[in-house]
Amino acid sequence: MTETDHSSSVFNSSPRLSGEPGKPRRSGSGPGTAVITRTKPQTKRPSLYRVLLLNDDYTPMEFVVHILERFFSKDRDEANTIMLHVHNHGVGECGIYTYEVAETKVTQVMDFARKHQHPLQCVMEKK
Ligand code: TYC
Repeated sequence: MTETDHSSSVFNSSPRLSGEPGKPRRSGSGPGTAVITRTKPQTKRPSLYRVLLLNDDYTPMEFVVHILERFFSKDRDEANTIMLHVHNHGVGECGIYTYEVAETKVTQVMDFARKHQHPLQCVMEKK
């Protein structure tokens, strides 16, 4: 433990009320008083999640396009392209979000599809 070592640590194993016999007591900084210091910035980039639409045989194409416009802010052309990709390949990406945003999108899509009695499935997966 040196002055340049900023790792988290606290000195002060056994504070004495009257100090070491024969030695003056010290107050303020120095042994007996320590400040916990962080060395590196504690920020970490959040994990990201893909939100995916799954194909089925019953949900109308126009409904899927509407979902992509309404919940994923796609323009009409982009929404059409993604919908057709899902239709042709079975699965497709709607967007990439942090966990809670992705979870919210999935819930919004599933609730909306259910409300309109379509079997459309929306899922999220960690990138
Ligand atoms: N396959 C559907 C149809 O032919 C269209 C569709 C596209 C459904 C994408 C779901 O995620 C989907 N009506």
